Amino acid sequence: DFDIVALGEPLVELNQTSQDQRQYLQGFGGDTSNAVIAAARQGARCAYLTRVGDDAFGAQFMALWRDEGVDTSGVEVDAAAHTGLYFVQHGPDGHAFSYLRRGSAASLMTPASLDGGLIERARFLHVSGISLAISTSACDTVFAAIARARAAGVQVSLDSNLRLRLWPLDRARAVLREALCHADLFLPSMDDMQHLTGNDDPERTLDWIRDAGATGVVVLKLGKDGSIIDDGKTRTPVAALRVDAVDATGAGDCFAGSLLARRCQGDDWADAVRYANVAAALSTLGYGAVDPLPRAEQVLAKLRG
Ligand code: KDG
Repeated sequence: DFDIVALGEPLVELNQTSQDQRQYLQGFGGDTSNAVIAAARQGARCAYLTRVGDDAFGAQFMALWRDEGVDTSGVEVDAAAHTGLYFVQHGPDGHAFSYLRRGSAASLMTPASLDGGLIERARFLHVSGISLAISTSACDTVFAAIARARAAGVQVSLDSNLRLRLWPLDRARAVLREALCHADLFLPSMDDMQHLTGNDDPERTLDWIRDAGATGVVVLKLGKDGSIIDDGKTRTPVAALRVDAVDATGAGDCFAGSLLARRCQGDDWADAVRYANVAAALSTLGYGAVDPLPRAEQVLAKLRG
């Protein structure tokens, strides 16, 4: 059985490590894949559901997940489609992504891709706004996964991960509103919510989320200002760890995966969020979404220090 089964699209990453040279470091990304690898590095038993191309990048991902101890029995290989790719560019305002992913294998997933029965064997299903955005069949697949999870008593975790390159704001708002009603844990970032609601006040944002129908726990991520846990009764702020970030790509995914892993290990929400804040901060100290993801020993050492 699994602690966490995640569903979404892995993307090969080409990360610009220096602004004046045309040098890109190849790594790995894809928000839910990042999250599940982060969770595995914290000791969680994980599986990933996706579809990759029958190409060198798909094979690299299969090897990566196996090396990280992430179960790949639910990964489909599509001979007629490619594994997606993205570029990370760094500038004065932080990082930006460009995608080469249209028609990718993962975007061709259908609800039948879930028939292996992995979701039913998990404690948490983890999905995201990106999993919902990449295509209508992927969107259907996410809602089918959520329905399967709920029918089996598996908790649903949803990260907002709004990417406006992938879908129009109105559709994003409508679909995320629908999805968040079915989430036991909703993980929005303040940046995403500002786009979705037009306001930049955390308290009013949490009110909006409750009015939209959220009944589970909501953890609103405020970047370097930490996060707020709203369990439906009380709202608890948790401070972040300040670090000199090199590349924040994947920090939110590290937060999600670490939080779920620690919940599965018995932490209460405040302890799990405190842990996840530290893990996410550590993940920004190197380039790439996956390579700098910390392991449990590093996070625990930082928490003790
Ligand atoms: O959260 C980081 C991800 O956004 C990155 O790894 C690429 O999955 C990705 C996406 O679709 O933006």
